[in-house]
Amino acid sequence: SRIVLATHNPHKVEEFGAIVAATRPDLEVVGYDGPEPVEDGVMFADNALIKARAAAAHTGLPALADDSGICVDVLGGAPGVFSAYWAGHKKDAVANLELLLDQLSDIADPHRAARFVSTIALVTPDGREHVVEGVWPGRLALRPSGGGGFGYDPIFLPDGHDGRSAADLTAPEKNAASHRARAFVALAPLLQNLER
Ligand code: ITT
Repeated sequence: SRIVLATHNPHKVEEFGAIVAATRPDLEVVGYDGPEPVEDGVMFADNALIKARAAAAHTGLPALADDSGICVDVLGGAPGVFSAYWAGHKKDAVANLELLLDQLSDIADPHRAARFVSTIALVTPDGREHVVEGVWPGRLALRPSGGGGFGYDPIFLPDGHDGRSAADLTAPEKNAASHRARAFVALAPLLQNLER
């Protein structure tokens, strides 16, 4: 049987492919190229459900979607659901992280706490809906470093990694520790329960 991943982010496709393959190797993962819903939720869970429902309705298959972002304590949790478009309507990862560093320029190290959040929705054709979430705590760096990952990884220093940024980690290191990895822990049993 098949499952659809409702995302256009190739990094997410890679990370999701690995978890599905590890949990349900019998499931064939397909991409979604149907109509794009408007992501106008105010919570990560709203947007994850909007994306997964659209893909499930259009394909008749179980659908997975991730809505994620970075939440900065001194900004009251922003950028949050606005992470992809923080510096404007263009989805420009470098502009986004530079703006965020600018906004934190007066904030000293002990007050730069932040976290990545990944919220994953699973919607089945019979209308069942599940939402799981993973959180990766850390703090914002003073400047970008590292060549791996995507998005805000170069300016996020996850707790317990000796001051290395998420972009300094290898892919296996990031995929073992990240917010998405933590959400996957809760997702795996739901995938196990999907019809065979
Ligand atoms: P889809 O909606 O097509 O899945 P997207 O990238 O637009 O792709 P979101 O709307 O959920 O997804 O935006 C999430 C943003 O949060 C993403 O563009 C990054 O800027 C940031 N983000 C999420 N996970 C991240 C990670 O693991 N590392 C770095 N940045 C991340």
